[in-house]
Amino acid sequence: MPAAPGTSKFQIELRRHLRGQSISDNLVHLICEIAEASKYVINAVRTGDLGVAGTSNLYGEEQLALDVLSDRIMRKRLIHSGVVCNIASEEMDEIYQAQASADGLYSVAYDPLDGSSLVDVNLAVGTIVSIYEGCDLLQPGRNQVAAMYILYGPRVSLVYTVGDGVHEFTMNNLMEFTLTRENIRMQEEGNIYAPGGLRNKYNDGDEKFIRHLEAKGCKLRYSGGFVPDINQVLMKGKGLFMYPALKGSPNGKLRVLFELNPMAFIIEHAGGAASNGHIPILDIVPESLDQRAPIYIGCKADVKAATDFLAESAQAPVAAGSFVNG
Ligand code: AFP
Repeated sequence: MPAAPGTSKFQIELRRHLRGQSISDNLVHLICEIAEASKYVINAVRTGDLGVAGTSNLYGEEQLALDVLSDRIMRKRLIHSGVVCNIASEEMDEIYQAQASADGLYSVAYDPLDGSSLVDVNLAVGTIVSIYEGCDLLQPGRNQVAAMYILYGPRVSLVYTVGDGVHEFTMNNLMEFTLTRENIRMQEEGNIYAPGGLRNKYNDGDEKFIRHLEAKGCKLRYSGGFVPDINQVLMKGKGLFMYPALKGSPNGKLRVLFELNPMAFIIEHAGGAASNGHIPILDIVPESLDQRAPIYIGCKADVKAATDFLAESAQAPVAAGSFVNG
């Protein structure tokens, strides 16, 4: 959409940019409501209580006060939007039905504050959001109509896709999100890698893959926060994030609905790829809210290399004293 005479495209505000996409007014309104909610989450992150909430989430993990507060902020805003029927949050045990009927409405799955345990050490964290048409949340990620994340780092940025390019907005000092990068594209192959999980729990295929990345000169870039790590891979356009299956955790750590589907939708629409090591993340048919899966996400060539190493090691006869055990 050309910039209006006398204004540079960098003054394009989020709502105006969304109106330029071929999406419904309800979806424009919903994404803007989530952007508004993030302004209250920022405030909570910057000034809120860093202690524990005294409660635990669906996974039995201890909830931080910030997890509970940011979840309440997001949920209230989604209900208030009037265009949402079902809501699922990483911090809630079950789906919350905001409205019975689905006509023209959307369903939202979100992680209100991913990496919350990093706030007290002042590292970047984020909110991750996945949007579907209608009220079914347990469907393959490929059916999403929109995905977005808000990154609370030195700057606050918002990245979204509605399936037609991936765009970044940065919050200005009036707390407005204005366009900073449009139609972001990934390169075919990368030079940075972000490996999650304990390395001594890596399986042979993953260990060989990591050594392949190191051998081709990739630099290690891992913060422990999924949102800042994915943002680095996306904005640099050349890299890979992975959180593989580990010995003792065959499904890795990250959640399909709240973390993997939205990020895979964004990266695929930027020309990258996302796999669980065998199939694209977006083709996984989720069976439950708390489903986890291994992930390899980023440049197509690196994701392909990861799946090749896994396939190869699955074929290889288990030799006595195999690779990892030296
Ligand atoms: P927290 O929300 O418990 O801080 O976990 C963050 C996270 O879900 C994701 O943001 C990271 O990529 C991943 O877990 C880090 O996990 P490891 O600490 O096991 O590498």
